[in-house]
Amino acid sequence: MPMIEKSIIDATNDKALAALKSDYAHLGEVLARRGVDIEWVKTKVAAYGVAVPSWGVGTGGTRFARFPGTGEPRHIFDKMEDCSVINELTRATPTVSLHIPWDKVADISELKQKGDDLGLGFDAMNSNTFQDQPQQRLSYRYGSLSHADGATRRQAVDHNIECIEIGKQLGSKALTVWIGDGSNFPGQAHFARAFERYLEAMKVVYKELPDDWRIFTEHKMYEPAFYSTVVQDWGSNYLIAQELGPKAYCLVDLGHHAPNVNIEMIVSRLIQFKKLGGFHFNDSKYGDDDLDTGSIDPYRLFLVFNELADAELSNAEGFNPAHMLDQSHNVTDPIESLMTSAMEVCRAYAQALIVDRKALDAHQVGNDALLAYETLKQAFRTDVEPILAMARLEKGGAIHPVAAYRASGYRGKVSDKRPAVTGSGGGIV
Ligand SMILES: [Mn+2]
Repeated sequence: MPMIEKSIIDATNDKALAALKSDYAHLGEVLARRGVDIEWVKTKVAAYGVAVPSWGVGTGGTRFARFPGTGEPRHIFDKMEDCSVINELTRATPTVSLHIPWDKVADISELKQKGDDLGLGFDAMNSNTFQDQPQQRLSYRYGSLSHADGATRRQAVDHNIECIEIGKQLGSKALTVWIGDGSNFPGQAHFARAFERYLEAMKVVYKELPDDWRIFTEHKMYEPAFYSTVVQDWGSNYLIAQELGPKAYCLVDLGHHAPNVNIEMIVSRLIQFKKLGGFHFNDSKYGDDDLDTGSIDPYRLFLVFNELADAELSNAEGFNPAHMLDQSHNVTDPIESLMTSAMEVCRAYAQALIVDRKALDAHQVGNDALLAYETLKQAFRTDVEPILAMARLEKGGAIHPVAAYRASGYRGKVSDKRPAVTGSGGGIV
């Protein structure tokens, strides 16, 4: 049950096909000279997928304002349809990551059926104890899993267990936990006691994980707490994963670090110690701006993927990170942004795959800093778009997803049946 008619995709592809074939053939020659088989790269890119967050298809906002777009999804069933559009055109986003309670439904089997109908699976479940919900008994104003009050901690624990229960029925295999807990004043919180309470609460959640599930903890340096946060950095995150056990892993959100932090090195460390759980991809300029993936610093995204490709190609033990987008769209159509971002992630992956690793290794061992750097740069400079486009085309997607999307008139059509949304319901985690 596709949302975009095949004839529309075919029509836009027909116009671009000759140029793509020519570009692909040329790139194939360039890569062959470097000893890289373009078909090998294309097959890997075609098999790659990044999850779309359900909250991403609604227009985002800041703490100052939100400017809703037209035809915004009203509920998770609308969101699933928007997510399907992204996957139908890019063929790179086969799963959706849900957020509870935003995506809570009365009948979970109905939601599972919707996913099946659209050919979409369910990635990690995301819990929410960073805001209060209507009819919630105890407030998270002063924290959730680390709250000083045991009853409030228990409420947060129960919510996480509920997320696991919902996820089990949908075929999800992971729970992502991010908390807003922290402090705004020096002295407000006892760092060690707060972290201890968090760990104790998380151990209760951990016990409820099915055998084939993983739990991802996501660190964030600041916001909503601006002096300290309980899960501040990758060091704290690693300690959590160590304390909890073998099903616990660290999730790296690219926006949740101090400016200039060497994220790719953090990724390498977590891979080395078998605790890299996954990613929330986005980009940032000043802080946790949640800008579109690859829009500000595509080189950094490439360097992260360079570490991932290195681990994948060397068959690193236990290496199986979950990939998700997590960004906020304030001025663009979220579907267009998410399609573009999914393609940026694929691009970084393809570029990382074509790095001459044998040469890189020789330059590293030989202390040739310049040629080592140049080896990476050569891969990054390579325009791999023909590989991405060919992979999309062969899987039934669009050579130019944004052009096909605009040609379909999807947003206008759904605007007719979806009244304007004024409330929130989309957020950033
Ligand atoms: Mn995130």
